[in-house]
Amino acid sequence: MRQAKAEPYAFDFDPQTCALVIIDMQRDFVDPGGFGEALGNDVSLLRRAIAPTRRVLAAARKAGLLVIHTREGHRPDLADLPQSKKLRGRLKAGIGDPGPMGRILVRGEYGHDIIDELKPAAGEPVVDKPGKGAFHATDLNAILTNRGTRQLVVCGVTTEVCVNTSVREANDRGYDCLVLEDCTGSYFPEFQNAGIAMIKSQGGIFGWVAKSGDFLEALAGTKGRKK
Ligand code: C5J
Repeated sequence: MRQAKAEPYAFDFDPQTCALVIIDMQRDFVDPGGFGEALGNDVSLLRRAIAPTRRVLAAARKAGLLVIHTREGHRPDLADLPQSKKLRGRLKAGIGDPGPMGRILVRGEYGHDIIDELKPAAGEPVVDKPGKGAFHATDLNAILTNRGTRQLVVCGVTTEVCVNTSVREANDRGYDCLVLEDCTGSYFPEFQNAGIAMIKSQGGIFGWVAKSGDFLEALAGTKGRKK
């Protein structure tokens, strides 16, 4: 067992039963010129999660953790897109419409794919999710269960939307989640703070929060190795 310094208290994990889950690090959310930026958001607030997430991804691969990537998006025929989601926001260009990087949040389009910096390696499952939560209408739970996974280390965007929704879903399914704060991002600084605070409040009501450096030390076994 390993132990990472975390809040509200130390996070115990076994690399054999622990998966790294990277949520929605897609061009349309994170890259300059994508859908997120076209909506008027400052993508630099999300992009600062890239470098620490790269370090965590490299270490997780080296340690043999199961690595899972998710992407939010829809079938090209939009048959899985609820009308409520299509209409929400009254956007000029919304989901399924032509956007700066192809049809917005449509599978197979350039903007829908994961950024080059965090490109999935061969054999790493990529879970396509039509909703905010990574468990809704996906095979994520089956993938995790089949590998005997008990703990999730979570990175990605956005903190208060898809990261929080996925962590809450995971919590209800019996997984222990550690969210790496510097590997997450929100377009809204106040939501970043609140999204992180909500996870670790009330004794860790949805899970734990740590800095990536503390998780990396524990994973490397340089600190926090437990019998
Ligand atoms: C959003 C996400 N914010 N991945 N998606 O719509 O958080």
